[in-house]
Amino acid sequence: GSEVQEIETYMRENTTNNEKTDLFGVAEDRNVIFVSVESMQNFVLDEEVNGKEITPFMNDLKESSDTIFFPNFYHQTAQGKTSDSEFIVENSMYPLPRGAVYFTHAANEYNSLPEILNEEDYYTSVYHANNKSFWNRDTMYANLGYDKFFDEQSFEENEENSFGWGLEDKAFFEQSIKYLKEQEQPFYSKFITLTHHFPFELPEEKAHIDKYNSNSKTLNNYMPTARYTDESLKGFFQQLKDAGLYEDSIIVLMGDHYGISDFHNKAMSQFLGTEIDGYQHIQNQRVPFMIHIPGYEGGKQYDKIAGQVDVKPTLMHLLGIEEENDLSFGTNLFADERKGFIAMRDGSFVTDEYIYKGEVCYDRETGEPIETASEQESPCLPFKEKVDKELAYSDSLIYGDLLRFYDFDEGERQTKEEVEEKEKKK
Ligand code: GP9
Ligand code: MN
Repeated sequence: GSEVQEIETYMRENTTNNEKTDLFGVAEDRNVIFVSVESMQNFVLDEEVNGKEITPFMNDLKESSDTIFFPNFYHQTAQGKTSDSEFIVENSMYPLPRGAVYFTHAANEYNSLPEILNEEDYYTSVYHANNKSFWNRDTMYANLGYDKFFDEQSFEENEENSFGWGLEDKAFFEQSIKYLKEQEQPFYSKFITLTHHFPFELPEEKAHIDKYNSNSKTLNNYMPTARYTDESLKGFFQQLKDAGLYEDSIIVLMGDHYGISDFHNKAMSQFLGTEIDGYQHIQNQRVPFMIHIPGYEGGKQYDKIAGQVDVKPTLMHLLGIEEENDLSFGTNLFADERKGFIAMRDGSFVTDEYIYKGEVCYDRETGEPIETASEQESPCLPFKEKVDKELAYSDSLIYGDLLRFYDFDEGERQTKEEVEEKEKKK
């Protein structure tokens, strides 16, 4: 009991924020089309290979007057990869330090985004053309309250439209539209792309741009599949317009996690024109995050630091959903008062002024290490203590399934006896 109380108090005072801004409800009653873009990292944005843009569609989209773009948005995933990014977005909690919470704690009590949206009369679904049990999704999705999972059985694969991991993204989006049109509105639908996935294979005739030229086959291949997925997104936007779904929806694009690991640092430093030290490693963990609101006209770039834990409260804010009893480790990104750090799962972090990685505290603006006489004097230290505490709290909630002691409707803690009573009734 007292541990739940301690964590709840911490979250109330430090992380959860119910402040209302001008953006509260700007997307009220709209459908939400959330695209989890496989392995997409920011370093390809506004870049070219042999004179051709790698992501022309996203480059334009982020500049649109209907788009809110966060260039300093970091993924926070660990071993659970895509499933970790899903978990973070759905719950505004951290994934686990080891293993995938989608496998290890799929029966826990959560106060997930789909559950909250269901209560607001949203229809909720996921589209992903892979085996339904991959990452234990079928089990976890049911627990998180999704109404429907359109897995690979909902799609038609043939020799023309599939390679590598399976159905190609262009066909995936095309074939999804017929289901999307039938859904009751408003809906929240998550799309998880697949083509731009390690080892980034693509039949030559499907490539729009050249491969990169370096000692890393992975990085070389990464460019044409990034462009392929970018083209598939362009197609999807057009299909949404043709289906009459565009105007009444908001479309969110988010990179799920890195696609290029540290094994490719030599090639990456060639591409970026800079050494990959701890600082640059963290900067490379930035993934696209853009919220496109057709007709909004207030679009702009927000440079503030942001992370996947912030997505749930941010979307709820835009949709105008008040959930004063919710608990989150992330904050609505438009709020003035936010805690001052973005924590990575391994304990590294980003603040307005610093980046901490591998026990080195870097100046965020210059990228230079900050030397101090002792570790105790490092300006990163006070943040480090907060980050470690917050990650430990999130882990405790998951390992102990502690949210079952919390009544989100009433905003009250429940005793063990009350919880047992409730579980018996199920
Ligand atoms: C698999 C897809 C990719 O269904 O989501 O998973 P990943 O390897 O990126 O976690
Ligand atoms: Mn992934």
